[in-house]
Amino acid sequence: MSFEDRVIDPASEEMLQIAEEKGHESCFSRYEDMTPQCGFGAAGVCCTICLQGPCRVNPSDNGKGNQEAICGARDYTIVARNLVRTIAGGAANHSGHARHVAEVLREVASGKAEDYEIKDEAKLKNMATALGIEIEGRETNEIVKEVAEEAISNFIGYHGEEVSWLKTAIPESRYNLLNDCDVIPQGINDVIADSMHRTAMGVDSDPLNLIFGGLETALSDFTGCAMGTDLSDILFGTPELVESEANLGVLEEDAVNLVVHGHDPLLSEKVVEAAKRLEDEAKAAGAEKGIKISGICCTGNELLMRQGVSLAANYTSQELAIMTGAVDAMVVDVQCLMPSLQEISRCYHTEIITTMEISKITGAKHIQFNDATAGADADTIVKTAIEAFKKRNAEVNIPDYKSKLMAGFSVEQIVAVLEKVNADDPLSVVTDALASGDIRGIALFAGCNNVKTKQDQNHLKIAKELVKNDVLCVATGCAANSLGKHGLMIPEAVEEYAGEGLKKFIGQLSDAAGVELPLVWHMGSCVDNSRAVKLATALADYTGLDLGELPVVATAPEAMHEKAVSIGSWAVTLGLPTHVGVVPPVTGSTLVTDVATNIAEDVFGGHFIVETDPEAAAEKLIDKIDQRNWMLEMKAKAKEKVEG
Ligand code: MSK
Repeated sequence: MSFEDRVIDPASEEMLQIAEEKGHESCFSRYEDMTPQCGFGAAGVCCTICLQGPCRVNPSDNGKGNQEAICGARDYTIVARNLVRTIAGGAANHSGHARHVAEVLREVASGKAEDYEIKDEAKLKNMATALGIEIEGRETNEIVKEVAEEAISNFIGYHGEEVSWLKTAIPESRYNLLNDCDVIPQGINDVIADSMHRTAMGVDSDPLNLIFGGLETALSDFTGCAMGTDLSDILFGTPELVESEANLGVLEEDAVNLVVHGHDPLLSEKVVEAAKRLEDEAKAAGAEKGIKISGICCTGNELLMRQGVSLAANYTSQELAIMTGAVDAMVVDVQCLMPSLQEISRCYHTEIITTMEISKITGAKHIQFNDATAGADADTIVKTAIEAFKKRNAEVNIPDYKSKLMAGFSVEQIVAVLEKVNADDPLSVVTDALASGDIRGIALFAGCNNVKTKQDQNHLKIAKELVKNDVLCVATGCAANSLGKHGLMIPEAVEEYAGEGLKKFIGQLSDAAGVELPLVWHMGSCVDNSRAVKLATALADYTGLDLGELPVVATAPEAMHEKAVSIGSWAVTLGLPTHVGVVPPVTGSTLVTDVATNIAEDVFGGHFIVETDPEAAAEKLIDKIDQRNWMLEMKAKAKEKVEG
């Protein structure tokens, strides 16, 4: 397969050429070596839950293949169980992230994490109020303690108590529907543990019961996402508009390149501070430009949103960053880290530094990161990078490609921009644009890169098609990174790609705000998908509609991680038509596939749209938006008739 068949990004293409010349493997070459992949696994009908397996059933074989596993489980049970376990994996990731931030917040209140402080007191008070915590006449520290304890209590369902954070992030009508469907989580950790229990051999074999259990787990994932975002804003500041750059070209030959990778801002924020402290030490070591911090995956997105740190790579380019020979240290925390990073780094001088107890890589240097000694730990990490810089030996090949981008679109920032147009009634600026058709709808781009698709292609094609049709696009995670590095997050892209209505809308905001806004709005990391829901919730509350009625859709064009499956599942449960650009492992059961792609819509308003062709996917998303607009129009007309 040629490089052009794997990637559309010239920087990645250039690095893959180098990889081939030097005989380096990458996720792209390993994928090719791996194909054809196992059809049973791809369809979700391989069961390894007990030691009698693996059992593989083949329901589509006209009755000739095995119809049942050894225990008698049929395709729908196996597929549903596997799906629930995948969702539980995603939920454990997002909620683990949130729990760490909640624990540090509690330590801040008790004085045990002296290197952290509250950066956004207004958000602290807003969240406290939303959670029913008294703020009047209380010391900040008391409020911090109570918010942190409330967050931590969400992990354990004391006496069947429902998680409180969920209520703060979705409209009441949606909460009531979820309650009626009995999918409100009672303790994030409990729900994840229950998922593992119910999917064990000999427990739940009813596919619908399993799926509803999976949706409850997905909502615990959402609760973790919302909590992770809110608490990170309280600790590190709520993002505001910021400019930066993306792609491998952000690496600098004359600097100590320290790349942060993973998801947890508790570490990376401290690394940025340490880099500033140790700038002179880097220069003394011969790095003329000091220390250059750049990010990969969602740690990169977190730092971009709050600090303007540049993005070096998204998921499938992480190995390529090391092959530039310019990365002196890659410091990683949790999630989306390829174990291959260490193997590739052996050919260079790069130090791979793991930092978390639960996330080590064989052969990598481990510097344990502790909340109580965060600043000192970050200093050690930065000093390790400076030492590695002194050992740079290989030729440096930094591809000369990078794009400017703008980020920082928290809901608070978006509302602040809308207030410049209408200070008294900011949300009306969006609802008026929707009503007039200037914007047809809103689309959330989420999720990863996946070697099964040409890197970035689905993201780019779908986004270009949607903006041409006046859909306002917001993005998170590696999807945002893709759109950023391909130039869709700059103001100039509005003129180049947007339809006339979207141009008018963004132009109106830019004029009022006195700052040229970009075409696609970067909302942050994986957990920050909750920001998009909060934006939709604000619009729903304002209009009196439910999330399942708004012309809002979601797409994960190149989904890869278990987290993407969790996110997609809660997006559907919250009422959003949700596109996935790779075929998830559910096709082995027509029942499960039908529930996900059709029946879910009857219950929740949202459903999955599985479409690997990006042009067709864009068309289907626009159809869904039009369908919702049409239904809203019909509803308004009917109301008018009844009320005379
Ligand atoms: S990092 S979960 S590859 S978005 Fe959040 Fe990117 Fe997907 Fe990891």
